[in-house]
Amino acid sequence: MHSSLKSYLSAHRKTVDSAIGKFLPAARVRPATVHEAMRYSMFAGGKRLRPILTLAAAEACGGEIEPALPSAAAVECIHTYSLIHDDLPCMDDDDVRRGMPTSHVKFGEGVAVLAGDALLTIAFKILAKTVPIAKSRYTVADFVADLADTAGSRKLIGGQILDLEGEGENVKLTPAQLRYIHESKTAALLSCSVRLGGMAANATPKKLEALSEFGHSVGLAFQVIDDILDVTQTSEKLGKSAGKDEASDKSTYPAMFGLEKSRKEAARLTTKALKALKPFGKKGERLEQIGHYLLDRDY
Ligand code: GRG
Repeated sequence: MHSSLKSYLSAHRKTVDSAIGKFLPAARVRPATVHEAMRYSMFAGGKRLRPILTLAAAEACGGEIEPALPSAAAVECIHTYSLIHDDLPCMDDDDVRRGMPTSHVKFGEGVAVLAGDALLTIAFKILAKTVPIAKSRYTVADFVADLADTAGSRKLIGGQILDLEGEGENVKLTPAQLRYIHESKTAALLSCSVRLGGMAANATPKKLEALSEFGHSVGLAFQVIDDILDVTQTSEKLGKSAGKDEASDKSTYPAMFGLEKSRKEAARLTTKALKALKPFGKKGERLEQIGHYLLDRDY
């Protein structure tokens, strides 16, 4: 990892954690069960990649991080909700997430469903607190519409639907269907994360398009790497059950193309993502480092 990137990630993670801590209701606020469950999953030790990308995108556009904090917290709420629901017995049925028992294991299924629902809902309340910078070309409605579109039936939910339908012994996804799942359930939220950061910094339409393309390609690479790590890493290292894809005969990049081709594909997608950063010149260096880090990560 680039030497200054480590301290950058750690400082921005702290900033994001502190913002999330303030935006969420305290654990003791009534009804405490749901607030405790929301905080449990939010502070279970996620890498905070999406909100850090939001802040880095704002900086790449010459902006401050402060106006981007509601966006950063909102994307992490959506991400955490999707993990809670994805881990439920009716979805992927996982017991461990972020190195801790999953929400339904700790609190029961009913509370886990509701904690996910509450995080999904509060994401929009938090995002609505955005104060666009003076003379910004973007309104709060633009931020909200973008996140709603990303979390909705055509993207996150759509990807999850196809993922569900692709399970089962006799179902084999085509490479195009697998790509659609990756685009919808993973790349869409990474792309939205950087777009919201750009909008908070009043990015020009050209730079917003470049961020969108960067997020999309880096998001696809992220999911390919995630599938590779599922095969090559231990559950302890990942903080979630490793080897599950193979055990459940899930269609993944490594299952379809093998590890070597998958690594090459992740590298190709990362190169494509980094090319999109051209309009940012030197200001895009941090996003470039993060792109490399996401490709080289081992958990
Ligand atoms: C409505 C059930 C339901 C779910 C929402 C998006 C989605 C739909 C479900 C997918 C959840 C999921 C497992 C997506 C894959 C993306 C991915 C690789 C997540 C892991 O992200 P990391 O590594 O996790 O950034 P941490 O824990 O570090 O935040």
